[in-house]
Amino acid sequence: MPSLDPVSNLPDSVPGTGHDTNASRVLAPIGWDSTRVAEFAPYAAAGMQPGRVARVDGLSVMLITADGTTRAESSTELQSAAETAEALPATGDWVGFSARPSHNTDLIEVLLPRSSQLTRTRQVLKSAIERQIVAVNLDVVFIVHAANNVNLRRLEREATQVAASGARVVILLNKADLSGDMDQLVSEALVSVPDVTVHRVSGVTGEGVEELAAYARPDRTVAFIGASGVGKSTLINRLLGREAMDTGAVREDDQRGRHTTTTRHLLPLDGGGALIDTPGVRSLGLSDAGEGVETVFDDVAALALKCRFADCSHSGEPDCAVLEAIRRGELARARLNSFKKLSLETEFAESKSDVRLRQARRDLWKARAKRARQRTDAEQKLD
Ligand SMILES: Nc1nc2c(ncn2[C@@H]2O[C@H](COP(=O)(O)OP(=O)(O)OP(=O)(O)O)[C@@H](O)[C@H]2O)c(=O)[nH]1
Ligand SMILES: [Mg+2]
Ligand SMILES: [Zn+2]
Repeated sequence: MPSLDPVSNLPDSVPGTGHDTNASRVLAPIGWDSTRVAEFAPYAAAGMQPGRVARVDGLSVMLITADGTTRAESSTELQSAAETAEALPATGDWVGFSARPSHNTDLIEVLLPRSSQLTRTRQVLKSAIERQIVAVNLDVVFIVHAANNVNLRRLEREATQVAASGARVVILLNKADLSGDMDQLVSEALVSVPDVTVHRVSGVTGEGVEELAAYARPDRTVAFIGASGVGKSTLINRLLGREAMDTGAVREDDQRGRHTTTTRHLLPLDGGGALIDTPGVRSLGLSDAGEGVETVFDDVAALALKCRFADCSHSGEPDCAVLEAIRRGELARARLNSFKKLSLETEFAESKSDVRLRQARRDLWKARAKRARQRTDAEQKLD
């Protein structure tokens, strides 16, 4: 029977082009397309081979290559040219590497341009923000929450982050088998994020998982993000049809996960396409949560700096700059309402009880307001 698949008709090894043949057969199903081939042409001419980063363990990078998998390290040139950690190989990257038969590891010499990049920001010091890459070259990101325990503040932050990455935002309300009907609340929380789809699924009963399989087409990379214990790895195992990832029970008392997944993994699907599992980031941390609220509500946060009281709740205190802006028509009342809804239970409430934290937060806001002022001053100078 002649095969209809043109790629599998090719012999495994054509002298001089053996790698190209293997590369298209093995790598095409995980996104090695004509654009990548063209981008890679000069490096192929220089003797490099293409690979995709499946996981990063410190300096050691696991690559999926035409011949299987290999361990590789970034060349000194690549490392010294990288001004930030963002320029080093991340899960999902396409790289050019040279085989080094006499070493334990091969050598990554170049990263191909990224089609999308999902980052998260974390406040590391009083006013220092660290940006960390979660994964790159993503087409779709599934934001997973447990349907019986949706954290709306976190959801909005994650959706904003994914929308900024260039990937499509899809929300999964997992554990649909458990009680919980937060769909209405979820859609309200997402009004400010364009083009979101929400699916109710269950990694345990399999409900809704077929709909998810439809996203995971050949040539597409789908990443899963969300808190520990929401069931990311369980869903991934279902889609893969095997127990590729470990899963772990949540704590009885507060439903939190135990951080079972500890590194980001890219996993090829048998039918084509790739999934990326990520560890649930450690309890968001106040600064992390606050960071999200401020990113979405920079305008309110900047105004709040000018209120007379440091812990002003913007609900009638004297000299409240936020209410004043609303009176002058410079800020929509609805913005303040959403801001309060999202920030009240954490930031405000907890900063009230923690003076040090409140001070750190004010420093951060001040720095931001200053930067914003400098930006507008510079723009005015240009006029
Ligand atoms: N009832 C129910 N339990 C689920 C469902 N999906 C996952 N779980 C359970 O939730 C727990 C956590 O699942 P994991 O898949 O390990 O969660 P995770 O999101 O990968 O967590 P981390 O790797 O720690 O980030 C496990 O005990 C799963 O069996 C579901 O749809 N319904
Ligand atoms: Mg996991
Ligand atoms: Zn105020």
